Amino acid sequence: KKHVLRTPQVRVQVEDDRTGMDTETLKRAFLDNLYYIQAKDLQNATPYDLYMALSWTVRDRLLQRWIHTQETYLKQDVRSVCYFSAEYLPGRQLGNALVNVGLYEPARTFLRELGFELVDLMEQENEPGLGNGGLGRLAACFMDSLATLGVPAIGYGIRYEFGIFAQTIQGGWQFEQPDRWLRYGNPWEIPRPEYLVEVKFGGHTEAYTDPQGRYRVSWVHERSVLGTPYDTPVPGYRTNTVNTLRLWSARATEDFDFQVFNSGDFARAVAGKTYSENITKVLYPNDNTYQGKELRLEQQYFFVSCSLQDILRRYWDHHVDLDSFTDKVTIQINDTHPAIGIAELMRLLVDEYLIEWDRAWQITQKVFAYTNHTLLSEALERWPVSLFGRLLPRHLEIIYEINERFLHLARSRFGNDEARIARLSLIQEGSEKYVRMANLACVGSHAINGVAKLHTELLEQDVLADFYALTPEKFSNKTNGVTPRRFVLLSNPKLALLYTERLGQEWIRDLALLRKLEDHLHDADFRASWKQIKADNKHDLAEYILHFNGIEVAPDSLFDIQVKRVHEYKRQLLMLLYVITLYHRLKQNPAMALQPRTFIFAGKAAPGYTMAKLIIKCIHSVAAIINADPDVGGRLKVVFLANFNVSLAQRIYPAADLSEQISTAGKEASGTGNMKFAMGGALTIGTLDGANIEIREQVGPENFFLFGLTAQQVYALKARGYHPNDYYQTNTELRSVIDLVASGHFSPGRPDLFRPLVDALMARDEYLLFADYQVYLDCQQQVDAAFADSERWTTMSILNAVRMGYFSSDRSMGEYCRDIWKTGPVAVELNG
Ligand code: NBX
Repeated sequence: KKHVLRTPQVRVQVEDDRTGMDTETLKRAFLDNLYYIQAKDLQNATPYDLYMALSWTVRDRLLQRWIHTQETYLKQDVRSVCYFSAEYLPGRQLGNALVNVGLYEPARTFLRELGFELVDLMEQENEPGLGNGGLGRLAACFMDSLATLGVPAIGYGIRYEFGIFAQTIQGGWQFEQPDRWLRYGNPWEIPRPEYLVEVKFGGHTEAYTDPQGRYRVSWVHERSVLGTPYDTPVPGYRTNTVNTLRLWSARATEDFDFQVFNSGDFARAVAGKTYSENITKVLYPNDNTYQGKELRLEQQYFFVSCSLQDILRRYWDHHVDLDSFTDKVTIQINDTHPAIGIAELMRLLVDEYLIEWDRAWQITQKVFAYTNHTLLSEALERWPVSLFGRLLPRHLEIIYEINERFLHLARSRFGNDEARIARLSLIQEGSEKYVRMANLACVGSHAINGVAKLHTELLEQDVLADFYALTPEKFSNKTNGVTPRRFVLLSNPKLALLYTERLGQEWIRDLALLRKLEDHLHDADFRASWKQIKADNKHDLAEYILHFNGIEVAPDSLFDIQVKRVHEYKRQLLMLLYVITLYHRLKQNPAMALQPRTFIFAGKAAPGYTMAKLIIKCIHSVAAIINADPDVGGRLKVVFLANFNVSLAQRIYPAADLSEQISTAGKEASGTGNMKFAMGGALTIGTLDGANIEIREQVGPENFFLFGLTAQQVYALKARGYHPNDYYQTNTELRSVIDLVASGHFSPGRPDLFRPLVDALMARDEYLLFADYQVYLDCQQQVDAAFADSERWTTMSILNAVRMGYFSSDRSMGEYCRDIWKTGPVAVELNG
C-alpha cells in the first residue's frame, strides 16, 4: 500500500506503517506501538503509555529521515560542524518532533478520534534537564537551527543520569530533589554500543626515542573508563534533515574484577565499576560560578576525549591521511568547559598519529573556535596545576609546551612587558598554580566570539584585552538567538496561528518576515486578535498559578515577570525592592490609585549559593505578607513558580506583559529569555546590558523601557568609590523599604532572617541596586502609564514581537556558518 503526501517542502514516498503520514496509518501505527511496545490496549493504557506509543510512532518517521540524512552526509563526505557543549537543555521532544516532521495536526486529529488530547500526552514527557540555564538552552536552539538550515552538524555532550535538580519549595525555602529523568525510559535516544571508546586517566608520562631518533612521549595511564554514545535525532523544521545529538555515558572497562570476585569479595569487585560510572552521574548545578571539583574536570575530559576519538574514527573511515581533516571538521566549544579538547587533539595528533608539533598545532587551531559566555571573572575556569597533573599528566605537559611557544611569540610582539606576559600566560603563577582555561581556549582557537555586541566589546577591551591586542582578527561578535519553532510556534500556538493566517507559514523559517505585519498595526481585527491571544495566554497561566500555588491572580492585571537562574548580578532583589516600595506606598495610603500588578518570579538557585537561596526565601516571605494584606486588596500579587525549566518557560513567556531584564550593566553576557519574552509580545523593562541593547535597537527605543547606569558608568562609579549608604541616607523611600526588611516585617518571629541581604546591600552593594533604584522606580512609573492606555500598549506589544526577527537562532547560526565555520546547507532527498 502506497501513500503520497504533499507538503510545500517535502514529497515523501511512503511504504509502510512506520513511515506513513496520513491519519489512518498513524492511528494504526499508534495502536500497534501501544500494544507491542507498551504491552497495553486502550482500556489499560496509562497517560504515560499513550505518550510513549505516540513517541514511538513519531520516532519511526524521524528514523527514516535520519538514516537518509546520515547516508547523504557520508556519501558526499560533507564538512561537519561539531558543537561541543557540556550542557544541552532541549526541552520536551514530542511536540517539537511532531511539528518539525509535519505531524502535529494529523496526530491531534487521530488522537481526538480515539478520545485523547494531544497536549495531555505531551505533558507526560519528562524533560531532559541536561543543563543549567542560558548556555545549555542556547546549545539546543543552535542544534534546532542547524538542522532547519540543513547544515551538517553533530552536537557532542554528556548523558547525565541526573540532570539539573528538581526545585521544590517548603516553607518558602528551596529544596533540591534528584532529577531521575530516565526512570521511565527515554524513547528519543538510541544507544550505540558499537561506537564505544576508551578514555584514560591518571598515571605518568615516559619519554622515549623512536626508531627515527625523534623525541617522543607516551602516557602510561593508571585507569580507564568506557564511553558509550547515545544518539538523539535532531529534526529540522519541515526538512528531511535530521542531525544528531550524541551524548556520552560512562561505563567501567570490566564489568567487575573477576579475581576479586572469585575470592569472594563481591563488593570490592564492583567498586571500580561504580567509581567509573560516577563520571556521568550528575550535572553540576552551578551557573556563572566556578567550583574546582575534580569530578567536573573528569566529566569535561571524558566527553571531549570520547568526542574527538569519535570524530577521528569517522574521519579515518574515509581518508588515508590528515590532509583534509580541517576541511571536513570544525569544532565549536561552548564556553571553556570543553577547552581541554585543544590539548587532547594535540595529544592524539602528536603522540598517537605521530604528527610533528607544528603541523598538529596548525590543524588544532584551524579546527577549534571558542565562544565565551561570561564577563564575571569569578566564573572563569582555572584548574589547580596539581590536580590537573594528577588527572591528566600528559595534557599538562602539552599545555606547558603550548604556553612556552605562545609566550615566546607574545614576547616577540610585546617585548618584555612582563605584566602583560603574565596575564597572557596559560598558567597563573603563585603559591598555588592554575591552568587558565580561557587562555588555552583563546590560544588554541582560530576564532573567538562573544554572544552580544556589548559583551564582545567588553571581552575585547577588558576580559580578553591582551589576546585581542595580539590577534584582533580572531575576534567577532555573534549575537545569540532563540528558535522560533519552540518559543513561538510550540509555546504560543494562538499567536502562531494569527501569524500564519496573515503571512502563510514562511515566517517559521524566516522570522524577519514578521515585520510585514506592521502593515496590520492599525487593523482593528488584527489588534483585537492580538489582545485576545494575550488575554487567553494570561488566563492559562493564571489557572496554572491557582492550581500549583493556590493563589488567585487577576488575568487583567499587569503580568510583570522575571524568570531566570537566581543570581545577585541578575538583581531579582531589585524587582523585589520595587514590589516592597509599592506595598509600602499602599500601606501609607490605602486609597491611592494603582495599576493592579501580578509579580511573577521563577528560577533555581545553585544549591551552595546561600545568598541566592535567601533571595528565594525573601520573595516568598514578601509574597505571603502582601498577598494576605487587606489594605492591598488584591491589587498586588506576588507569585513564585517552583521548578523553572524549559516546559514551564514555554507557558510563562506567552503570558507576560512586562519582561524584567534588569542585570547590572556589564554583567549579563547576552540573555536569551529577553528574546523569548519579546517574541511573545511582552515589553521589556531593562538595563543597557547584553542583548537588551540590540533588542531596543530593533524594536525601537520608544517601545522599550530603559533605565539604569551604563556599563561605563558602572565602572566609573566603582572606580571613584561607590557608597550605597549615600543613597540610603538621601532616598527616603529606599530607606523605608530597606528598614522594613531589616525590621523583620516580612519574617515574623525571625527579625534577623533577611539581615544578610540588607547587610550585603548596605556594606557593599556589589551590583549597584541602590544606585539604580530610583531610576528603576521612575521607569516603572512609565510602564504603569503605558499599560493604562491599552491601545498604546497593544501597539508597543505588536511592534516588539514583529521586530524580533533578528533574534532567531537561524540568523545566529547563519552568521557562525558564514564567518567562523565556512560551511553551508546540504540537501537531503528521501527518495534517492
Ligand atoms: O549564557 C549564559 C549567560 O549568563 C547569558 O547571558 C547568555 O545569554 C547565555 C547564552 O550565551 N551563561 C550560562 O548560562 N552559563 C552557565 O549555565 C554555566 C554553567 C556551568 C558553568 C558556568 C556557566 N560552569
